[in-house]
Amino acid sequence: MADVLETTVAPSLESLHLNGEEEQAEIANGIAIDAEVVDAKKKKKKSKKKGGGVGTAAETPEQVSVAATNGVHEAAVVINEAVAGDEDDEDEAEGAGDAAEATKKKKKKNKSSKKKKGVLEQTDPPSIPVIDLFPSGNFPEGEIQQYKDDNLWRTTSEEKRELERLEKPMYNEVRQAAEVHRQVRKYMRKYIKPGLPMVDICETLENMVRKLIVENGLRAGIAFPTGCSLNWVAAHWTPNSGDKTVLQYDDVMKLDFGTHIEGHIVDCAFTVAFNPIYDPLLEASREATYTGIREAGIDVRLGDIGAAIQETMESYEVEIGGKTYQVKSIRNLNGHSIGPYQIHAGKSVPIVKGGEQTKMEEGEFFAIETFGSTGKGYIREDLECSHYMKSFDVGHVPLRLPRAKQLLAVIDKNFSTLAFCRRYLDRIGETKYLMALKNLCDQGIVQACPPLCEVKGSYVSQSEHTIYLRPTCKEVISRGDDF
Ligand SMILES: [Co+2]
Repeated sequence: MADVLETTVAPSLESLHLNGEEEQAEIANGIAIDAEVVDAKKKKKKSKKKGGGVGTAAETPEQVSVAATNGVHEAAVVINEAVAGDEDDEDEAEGAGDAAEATKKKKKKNKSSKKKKGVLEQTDPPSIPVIDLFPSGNFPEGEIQQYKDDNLWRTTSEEKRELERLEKPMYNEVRQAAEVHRQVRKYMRKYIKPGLPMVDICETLENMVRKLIVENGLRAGIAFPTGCSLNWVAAHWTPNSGDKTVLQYDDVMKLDFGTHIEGHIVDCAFTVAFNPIYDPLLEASREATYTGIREAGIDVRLGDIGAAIQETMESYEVEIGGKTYQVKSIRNLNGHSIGPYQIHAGKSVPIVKGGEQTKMEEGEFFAIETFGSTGKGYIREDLECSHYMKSFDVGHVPLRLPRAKQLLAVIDKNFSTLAFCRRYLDRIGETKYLMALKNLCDQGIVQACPPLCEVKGSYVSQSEHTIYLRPTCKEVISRGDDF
């Protein structure tokens, strides 16, 4: 999910089609307008000379090598009993590389172990809970990148290693959420085809997440609505019930979905396009996100990351319909820190230069997400709203309207402070809730998160990973063999 900075403009009052409920349509639009709340923090536009640290660091061999995918998750999925055998091996057991090594060893030691129960393979389409594929209960580690420069000492610090031992149960929870994300997106990449209704794409994805993660109230499940924004819509669009949009061959779709275990959220997104003309646009945001991940680190200034991201992004050109565009970073969209049950935990990771001095800190989760565009490089709120989220910091608010009070109880029970969409309310049996939802938005209890749109006719790509700044190293939690 994207973080918006700077005030966005109210949506145009174009006609909305909401199953003939005209009154509701008006309300819906009202909610979108109210959503202007968004962080109105003004960013300084001071142009800053690129320091050697940012511009050159990405090119050192060390940086290039750590960027390589470990690509071993696959092995862990197919034959996982090896992981179980390694359980007591301290932190070494969790390395994906070690898991693969262990797999080999196990095979040698006991060739018949494949036949034993406990060795499960994922089905196609995936239907087996990820927890059953890892009987040891240890889920694969993400990609590890070492800190650099002033933080090299962390790699071997005994004190920092001890800190990690204490945090290990939490790592394992977020890694489980990441494994679900990888398996679901792997399937979705081959399932998604032109001609599919957007609602079907979302429901297929969401039902698969629910099954693989063993959805359990607020303890395990979907972290936010499935974003499947098309073309010039950059983020925060998912179909509402009754939407008839069908995916087209020439569409550029951003698939942005989230999983969580015990509130530990994996926020990860990629772009789907069938027409190869968009390949450079997709590559631009993917490489820009890799750059952001490489530059991230403890005590690194967020502004320096933004500058590096922009430089990578804007080194790409894409030709569409005989016109060549230099890909732009969307300057009012950002990555963000993530906290337990809090998708936007307070810090923004810019994707353009601008001098933000705030630093990343040890023990923080970040969604590094970048958006490349053929438009103006600026988004505004538009279209009918689908995404909503209870504000993280509002305490108990006494409500007079019984309907609003009842809806809030439903939100508290089912989503708490995790983002949800109208379809999620529909599927749990809520009806005629738009008025009450608007009331909750008006009181600041719930935030509306309307679609974020570039100029009509433009194309936007997105790439996003969740990283964790461990005491000794950086872990790219959501990394897979796809990206
Ligand atoms: Co995000």
